[in-house]
Amino acid sequence: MADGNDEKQRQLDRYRVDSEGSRLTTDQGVRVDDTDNSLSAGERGPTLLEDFHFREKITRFDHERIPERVVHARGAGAYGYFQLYESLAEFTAADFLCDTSLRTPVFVRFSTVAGSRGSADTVRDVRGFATKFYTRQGNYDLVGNNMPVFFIQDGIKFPDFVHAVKPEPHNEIPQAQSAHDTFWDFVQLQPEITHMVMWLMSDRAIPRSFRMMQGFGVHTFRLVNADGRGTFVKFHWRPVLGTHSLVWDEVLRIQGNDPDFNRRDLWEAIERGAFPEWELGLQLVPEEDEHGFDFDLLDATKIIPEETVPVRVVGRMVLDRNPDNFFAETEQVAFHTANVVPGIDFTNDPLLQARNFSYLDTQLIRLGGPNFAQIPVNRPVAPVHNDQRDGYNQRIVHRGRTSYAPNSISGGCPMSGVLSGDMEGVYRHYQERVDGAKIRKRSPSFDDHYSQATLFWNSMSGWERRHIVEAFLFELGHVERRYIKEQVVQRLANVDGDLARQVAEGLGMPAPAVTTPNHGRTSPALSQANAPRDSIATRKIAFLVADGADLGRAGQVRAALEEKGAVCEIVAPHEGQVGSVTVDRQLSAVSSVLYDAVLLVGDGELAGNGHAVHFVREAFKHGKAIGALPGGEALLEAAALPGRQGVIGPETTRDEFAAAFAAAIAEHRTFDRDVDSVAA
Ligand code: HDD
Repeated sequence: MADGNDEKQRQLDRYRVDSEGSRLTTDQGVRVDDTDNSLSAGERGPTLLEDFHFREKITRFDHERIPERVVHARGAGAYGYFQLYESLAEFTAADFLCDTSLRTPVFVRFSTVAGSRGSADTVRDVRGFATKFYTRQGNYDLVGNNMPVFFIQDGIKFPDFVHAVKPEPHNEIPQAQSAHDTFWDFVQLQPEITHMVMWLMSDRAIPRSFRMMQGFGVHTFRLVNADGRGTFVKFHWRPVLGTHSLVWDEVLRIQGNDPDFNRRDLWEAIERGAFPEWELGLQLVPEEDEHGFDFDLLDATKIIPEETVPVRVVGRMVLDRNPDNFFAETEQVAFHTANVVPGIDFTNDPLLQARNFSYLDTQLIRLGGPNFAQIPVNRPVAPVHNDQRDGYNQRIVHRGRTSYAPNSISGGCPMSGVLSGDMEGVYRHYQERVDGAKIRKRSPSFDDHYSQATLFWNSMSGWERRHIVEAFLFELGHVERRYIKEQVVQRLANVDGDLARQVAEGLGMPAPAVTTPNHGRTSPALSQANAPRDSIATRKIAFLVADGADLGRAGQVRAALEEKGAVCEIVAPHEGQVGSVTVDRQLSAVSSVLYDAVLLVGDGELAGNGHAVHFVREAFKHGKAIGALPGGEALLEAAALPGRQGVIGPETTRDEFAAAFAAAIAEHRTFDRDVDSVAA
């Protein structure tokens, strides 16, 4: 549960309502006798207009929907807190980044970008990672993604990019997919997208869990200290459980088995008390080093390699409470990049500048007017006083006769810092010197669209590269126009000749004759193969059992795995009991794709059960750890796997089994299996 001292939760308590023990009323508080039958003239007669309960109920229903977010429509959110490890007062005046004793309440919303509100979770897409810090100095929103770069350099291109990736306008197909002509047409014509497309084709676009993905503020922001000195900053969130992804074939199957896979995973982990956690990292660049890179810090299609500027870990965030109501909280939460607090400022990144306009604008239409900051989830815990008052849905009764400044009638209140002479905690913009002619022109320092795409490719392990090539082939395999595919391959020739050749081969076209020489640089921090793989906490493991199974050994393994934080489920051909054990899920109602690993407990009957055999083969195909106890040997044989990598077989001794199985699960996936030959 959320910390009892959490200022935000105390504030929300004032708005929380429970229906338990209550009586049904109208919106006016009048008790209702019957809500199942409308008022009519006689038993078989027409419904009467005077039935105010009927009219109110239907009218309210007719108006239940609000516009979904134009992007990032599908998401899931949770409350928690942020705590700092070390004071950053040297760099910023932001209270929550200076005082290590503070626990700053947060609300985080994760999302996919392209799909509608009802689309599946596991699609190839960027994930949104938006954090609202309810600080004592007002709300600070860090509205980031799980990838550190973006598709375009200037926000004026955002509508074009979004229109290209969203379902095509003539038939609204396809839903939540980039695998279609308009997206790839945009790609072939817009070279600045190349770096981001490499990320999008990588496993980063199919995270195993919101809890197992990184977050990035993307832009270069600016920290400003109490003396007005600025420092450039890039924000990073690092998941304590490591960064892990699904595999593509699995993603497709999860969409049918559990379209809410990522949302459910977040919800269930928090309900179980396995609170997701991230560390906040900063890359800090002194102002005087602004021009010391071979790219422009203001270009959101570039990273600062961690090997060049290390990430300084400064605090941690824990999510420990699910919302009470999806619509009230997760749907109505309103993020805005321009919600900053003293000590945090913008840069001239043209993408960020556009965002600073767009988010407020979109909330006005989405949330029906200018008073959305009064919706409970959006309310700051800092006091709010100003003369901005009327408009739809004003919930506050402002007293007094004035709503202008300066005034004398209300003693000049609410009074600005300057008028009051009290400048404590006021927001002061960084005094950046700006001059130049008004021009519509991109700086030449934004021109290099390929070097970092190459850096990303070079930094990938063998299996990550394989997945990227397969992703290009899947996506371009859904593109109808041959010339678009050819042009995309030409773009890839600027990234790496071998990449372009592999994609061209798969598409049955000649490899590009001219390729840009590869610069050979790498950034090991970009590879998920280098991410920590030392925990099985919250991993879901299916125990395949059938009547007659020897449950003694399985019980020991279960205890050992659960001690390390794993979640074990008994899966059997029928519900009810198997021996003394209660079955959690019936075999035909689940699929291997909902689990991280599988333990074959037995008994022999399972070897003749198609569901069970498919379960094991599919888990193998997706690189998952497989354990087989002696009773599961027949099933293992029936699965006829083409290898034993990542399989802990029945020959493993009783003493070693649980530890060996746990180690295989912690590896996340075994990617050196021959999976192409596995029909599953
Ligand atoms: Fe955006 C939503 C992240 C560029 C305009 N964006 C939105 C959300 C996230 C991001 C996480 C969902 C927030 C939530 O959960 O409610 N957007 C990004 C990142 C970007 C980015 C990391 C580039 C670095 N966005 C971007 C540009 C524009 C927008 C360039 C417009 C010029 N974004 C919006 C929006 C949305 C939005 C239309 C839709 C719903 C909302 O804001 O509240 O204003």
